Amino acid sequence: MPTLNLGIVAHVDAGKTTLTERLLFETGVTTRIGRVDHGDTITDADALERQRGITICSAVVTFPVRGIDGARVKVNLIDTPGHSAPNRTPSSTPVSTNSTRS
Ligand SMILES: Nc1nc2c(ncn2[C@@H]2O[C@H](COP(=O)(O)OP(=O)(O)OP(=O)(O)O)[C@@H](O)[C@H]2O)c(=O)[nH]1
Ligand SMILES: [Mg+2]
Repeated sequence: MPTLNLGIVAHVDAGKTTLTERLLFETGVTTRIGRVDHGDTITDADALERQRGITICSAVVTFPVRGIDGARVKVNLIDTPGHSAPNRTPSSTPVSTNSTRS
């Protein structure tokens, strides 16, 4: 299966994590849309991220899409932090999703 590797890079609070959450839902990986303000998004999985409602560490998610020829394409997407946080180590492993909603 062809693979497309993407990263979302934008300024603080641009909506990178919100967009990532929406893409996971629209492609069938998740069945509900988490919100950063509720501390329940897939890519802001670290306790401090959830507490503060910001992204501190980059996280990778995977979802399928259909190309214009109908072929399945695997997308790896990196949700990056807008804030600068040098030397920060996550207390949880970045999330990688690859299941699909039936
Ligand atoms: N009105 C509106 N608010 C949005 C939209 N996208 C995100 N937000 C809000 O903007 C704030 C920041 O959203 P995030 O998705 O955390 O933005 P981010 O770019 O991932 O932020 P950092 O990773 O911390 O830099 C949250 O309060 C969101 O609810 C949008 O399209 N419209
Ligand atoms: Mg974010």
